[in-house]
Amino acid sequence: MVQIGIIRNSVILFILFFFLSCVDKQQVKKQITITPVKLNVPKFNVDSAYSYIQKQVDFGPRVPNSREHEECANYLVTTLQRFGASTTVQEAVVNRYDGVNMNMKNIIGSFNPESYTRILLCAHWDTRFLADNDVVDVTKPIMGANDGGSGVGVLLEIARQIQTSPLEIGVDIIFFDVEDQGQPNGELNTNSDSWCLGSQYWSKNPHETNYFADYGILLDMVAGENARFTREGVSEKFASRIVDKVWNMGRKIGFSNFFVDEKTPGIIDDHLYINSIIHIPTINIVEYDNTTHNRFNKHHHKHSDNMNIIDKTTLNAVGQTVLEVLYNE
Ligand code: AHN
Ligand code: ZN
Repeated sequence: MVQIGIIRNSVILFILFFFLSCVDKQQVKKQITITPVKLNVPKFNVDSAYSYIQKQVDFGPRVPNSREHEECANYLVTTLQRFGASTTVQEAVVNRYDGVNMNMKNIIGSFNPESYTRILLCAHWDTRFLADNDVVDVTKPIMGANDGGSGVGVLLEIARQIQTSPLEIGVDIIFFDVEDQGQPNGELNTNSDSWCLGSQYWSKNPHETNYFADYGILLDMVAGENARFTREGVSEKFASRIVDKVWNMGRKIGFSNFFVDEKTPGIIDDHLYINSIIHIPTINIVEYDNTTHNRFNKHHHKHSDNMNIIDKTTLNAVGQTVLEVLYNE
């Protein structure tokens, strides 16, 4: 009798556990299928981005140590704050290739600083002190609407969008200073590390100890008419899966004329130091034009880099693609 009792109880217990384990699995399954929350991707406002470029250009050339540079820095900080970002200004004195000391200001705006998953978006905000590709006024500074203004304009509009459509992931927007004060190409003993002094400094001394981001996207000269953004060599070497992600997204939403599936040589730009010093896989969205003096936009480091060459169709393609990537993470 006792043995039959034990067997009967065991059978009852077994059946009970069997059903419990089924219920458990169903609950887990339900939780898994409910979890994904698809965020609506906001629409990039290209007129807004354009106005942020105009605003920067209205200050005049933003050359380190100038009053225009100082005033533009204040504008960038207050605008990021107005859009709800926590801001940090990283200041240092760095040495230009010819020995001139430059007061550097890297400007950082963070959304969801407590989030573990983070994306870094960056662009340089300074403009070149020389028009060394021009034939007139070579020693005067350029306006830098495209080279300096355009990436910042797109990222300010993205900051404004994040404020109105909050994200769960963290986003850090960094405006690097002293990118464009390097030694002219072709001078004797050309020092390639004389460019990108702001990003070199930040990569060695990030604004937060142990700072890390899952990946980074650099925007440089993103407003040229019919610009072609190719798979640039440094991006491809350090972060080809991010190039895939961004280029596939750009093509998916209708911008295959801009996001071209062509590999082109690597260039020295802020992403090189972010990749090689702080090791955050970072890509560069930068115009490539094989037909020009230096394979960049045809107005590169000339006085013609002004508001007349800012193309809203290109700005929109870049801005909407980056927004799409962010809101699909
Ligand atoms: C070179 O000229 C090799 N690199 C500078 C990249 C750059 C300048 N981007 C904007 N201006
Ligand atoms: Zn430049």
